[in-house]
Formats: sequence, structure tokens, C-alpha cells
Amino acid sequence: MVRVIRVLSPHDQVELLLAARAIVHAAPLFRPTLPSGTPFQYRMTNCGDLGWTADRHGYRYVSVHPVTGAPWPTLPPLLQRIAAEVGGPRFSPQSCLLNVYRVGESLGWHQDRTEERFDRPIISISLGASGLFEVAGLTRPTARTKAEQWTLGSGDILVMSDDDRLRFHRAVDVIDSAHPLIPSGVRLNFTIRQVR
Ligand code: MD3
Ligand code: FE
Repeated sequence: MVRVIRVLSPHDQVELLLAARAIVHAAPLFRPTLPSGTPFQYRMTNCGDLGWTADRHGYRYVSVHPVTGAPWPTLPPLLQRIAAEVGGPRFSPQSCLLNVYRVGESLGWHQDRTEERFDRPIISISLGASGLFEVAGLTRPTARTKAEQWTLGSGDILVMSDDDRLRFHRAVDVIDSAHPLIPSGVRLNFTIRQVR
């Protein structure tokens, strides 16, 4: 089961939003592309020692921003604290992807396989507008597959570990909900990862 294990307090959500602003200032949002050259719909950036990127050469983790060449900003204290609290004693957070979705932007079915080890959890935190999200099994879903549907709201924290770590999942859409902190229709998602 994938489940929401915790919801961030309003205070922590403000702290996370300020952290996101600082991250985007230091490491501007960019749009990854599939190896075919097709751009992803959403923009993203990273913090931590390593950052995920995708272009014609494939998917990988790199230690500098693909556009500016600058090292990624450090993992903010709040994300370090969450990683320590929910990641388990062996979890070493090396990267946090920050995905930014606007209404109408989605991310298709995929597994998270760019990491070199699958025995560490992925921690996901949503902020701002809610997102409609689906989780299937360990084989690529077809039109007939019945997936679990989730609405990820602001402050929701999910942990994917063990068998859930490699399940296919997708972000279907952003629900154009108002949120006091974030421009309406903008959803931020942080995923904290151990890469190596
Ligand atoms: C279930 N992000 O960054 S977050 C990704 O909404 C990604 O931004 C989505 O998929 C987003 O790779 C989904 C929730 C999530 C993240 C990783 C998972 C769910 C997952 C890995 C396995 C199963
Ligand atoms: Fe994913």
C-alpha cells in the first residue's frame, strides 16, 4: 500500500514554500526531455548533492545544474528532518527533485529506476494545489489496468518502500484548487531520494 503517512503543519508548509523559492532562485526551473527529444510537460529543479535530469542522452543524476553548470543548492533543514524521521535509519538523502505542475500538465506512467539502489524509500511531499495521482503494479499498465487513485493535497507526505518502490505511477492532473500560499493551479512535488 502507498499511503499518506503524515501531513505537514501549516507552519512547515510555509517553511517549505520559502525553501522552494530559494531553491528555484539558486537553481532555475528547467524542462527535461525524453531521449526522443520530446519535452516533459512540467518544469523541475533539484537540491541536494545530486540532481535528476533527462535529455537526449537519457535519464541520470548529475552534480551540477544542466543549464547554469552550478552545483545544486543544499537540502533544506526541513527536508533533512523529514528524511531522518520517515526514511529509516539507513536512509541517506542525496537528492530531492522539485517538480512544478500547472493545471493541464501531467506525467505519464513510469517507474523510478534511475537510482542505483531500490532498497531505499522514496519520500514524496506535495505543496499547493492538489494533484490527481495513480499507482498501479510492477508491470506497465494497459488501458484495462485498475489503478489506485489518490488525491495528493498540500502537505501530504507519502513513503514508497520495499515492493511499492518500483510500482508504476503517474501524475494525472492538477486540480485547480485555491491555496493560501501558492498561486492557484500550481502544484509542487518534492521527492527525496537516495541515489547510490
Ligand atoms: C509511487 N512524481 O518525481 S509523487 C517522480 O506528482 C514522480 O510529481 C510524481 O513520480 C509527482 O518520479 C508522483 C508520488 C510518488 C513518487 C514516487 C513513487 C509515488 C510513487 C514511486 C513508486 C510508487
Ligand atoms: Fe516517479
